[in-house]
Amino acid sequence: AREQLGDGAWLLHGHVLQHEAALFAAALAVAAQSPFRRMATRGGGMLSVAMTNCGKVGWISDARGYRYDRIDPLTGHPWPELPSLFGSVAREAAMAAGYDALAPDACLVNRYEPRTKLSLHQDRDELDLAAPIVSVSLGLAATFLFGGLQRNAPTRKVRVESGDVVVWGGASRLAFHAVAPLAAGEHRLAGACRINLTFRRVASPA
Ligand code: MD3
Ligand code: FE
Repeated sequence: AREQLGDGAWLLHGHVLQHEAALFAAALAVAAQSPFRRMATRGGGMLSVAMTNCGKVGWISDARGYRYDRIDPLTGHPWPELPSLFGSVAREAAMAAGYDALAPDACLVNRYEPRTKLSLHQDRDELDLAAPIVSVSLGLAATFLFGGLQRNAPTRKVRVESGDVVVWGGASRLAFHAVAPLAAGEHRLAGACRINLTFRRVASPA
């Protein structure tokens, strides 16, 4: 079932349930090469969510701010290649939401443990703002807070479960959003954690 969350934003319930175990295993394989780590922020704080990346470029944050880089600063090597299953899932999910096929050059892998969260923000470090972002949830369920184009706009709560996909583009591409603190629990595949994959097109088209 395809649920419209806003102008250009779609929730595809259970869309990748069939690939849940393979996606989870591929995320762990990425983390075996480029480990999950908590990143610093410009303000001197630390993100509570642990992150890694795969693909041509990866999203990083440190005392200098946010950016995409081809090199993992923790390993000093390029990020792991995008697993082929990730590429096909991103391409197909974008199309299922009514967009052109997405050819992601970045995949940010977020690992949430109980009580960790992502504060309200916009995703605007990508040069290609025409491409949608595809988000795949695995493991424990979470609550997304989906706001508007202004930071102070009201937010709507959206519950996402393992195997759900959210695609946001168009008028929602720059919407403010957050992830509420993860509730404790136990997932048969992921244990006490949630993994989120976000597939992005960072480089400008051609
Ligand atoms: C915006 N990650 O890494 S996208 C991020 O669960 C990030 O880890 C989220 O935000 C996570 O930058 C997944 C959250 C999201 C969901 C629905 C939206 C953002 C949205 C709908 C419209 C606009
Ligand atoms: Fe985001």
